[in-house]
Amino acid sequence: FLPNPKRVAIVGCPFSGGQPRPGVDQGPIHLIEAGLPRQLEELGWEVHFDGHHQFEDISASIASDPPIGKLKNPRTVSKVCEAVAKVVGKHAREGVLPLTLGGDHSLGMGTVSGTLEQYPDACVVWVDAHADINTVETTGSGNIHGMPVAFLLGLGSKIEEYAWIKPALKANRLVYIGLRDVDAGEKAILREHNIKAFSMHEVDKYGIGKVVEMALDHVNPARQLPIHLSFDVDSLDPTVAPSTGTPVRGGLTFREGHYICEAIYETGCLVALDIVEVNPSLEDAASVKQTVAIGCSLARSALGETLL
Ligand code: 4U7
Ligand code: MN
Ligand code: MN
Ligand code: MN
Repeated sequence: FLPNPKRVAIVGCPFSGGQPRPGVDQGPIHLIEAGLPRQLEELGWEVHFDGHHQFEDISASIASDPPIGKLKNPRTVSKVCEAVAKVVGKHAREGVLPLTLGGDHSLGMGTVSGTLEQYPDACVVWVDAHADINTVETTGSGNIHGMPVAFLLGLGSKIEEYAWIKPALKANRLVYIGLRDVDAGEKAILREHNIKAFSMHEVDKYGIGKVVEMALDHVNPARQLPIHLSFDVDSLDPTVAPSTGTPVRGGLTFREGHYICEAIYETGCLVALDIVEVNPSLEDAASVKQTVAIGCSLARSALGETLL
């Protein structure tokens, strides 16, 4: 599935409305300024980037967007994600690999929707400390970045504002790696729908090589289905990627995170990539630099950078 010639379109999404901490909207700007486009060119990719995605006035939208049930900024998140789905879908259709830079992980409902439009049988590898599968009923925080997977699977009661999402993702085409902070309601959903998840416990037990192999055996046994990789940097240990909004200790090492990206590139099945939840306004300057650099190196690994 990898485009030939190798063409990647960077979709910068300066958006933070899926969660309460300011600054995550600056993530994509920092990743670009750190030189990501040139780094990908050096790997032999033709890089399309013509500025960050311009959403309609987000602050105005958020100012007149009262909660629906518990959900915060529900109309704004929906509008932004619908726009992202269109852009990602268009790139995929044109045979260009969309690399979405977040921004918070609510964007995942847009990116995966866009991928599934072009590749209905794609599988999703969701690398995260969290399962992001709260429904309208189970969410405690009302932060939609903890809910995109539920929307993609069509779980929970329907909200008119989200009617554009065709719940196109099947539970058996989804796999998680890195989980360690899963809400009780989310655990019940994972169990009920038999969703495969490799938590940090399994990473410790089997090692990352075996975990990635088992994860792919589950969602993509013949390694012939397209893969969407959605990488939340909070899957990494906070000592590795400190500048993120919901850090949880006991995460992936630097190498484990990169190994996941390298192994997925090696399948030749990658069709879309998200790097999300880099928040350059959290922690000190050195931590920001480190987290931004890791966002870039994860993207490079997923797009074919090798150690030798
Ligand atoms: B992220 C949480 F309660 N589950 O729903 C929630 F712990 O995209 C966290 O993975 C969600 O960063 C984290 O608010 C969302 C919480
Ligand atoms: Mn997430
Ligand atoms: Mn997370
Ligand atoms: Mn987070």
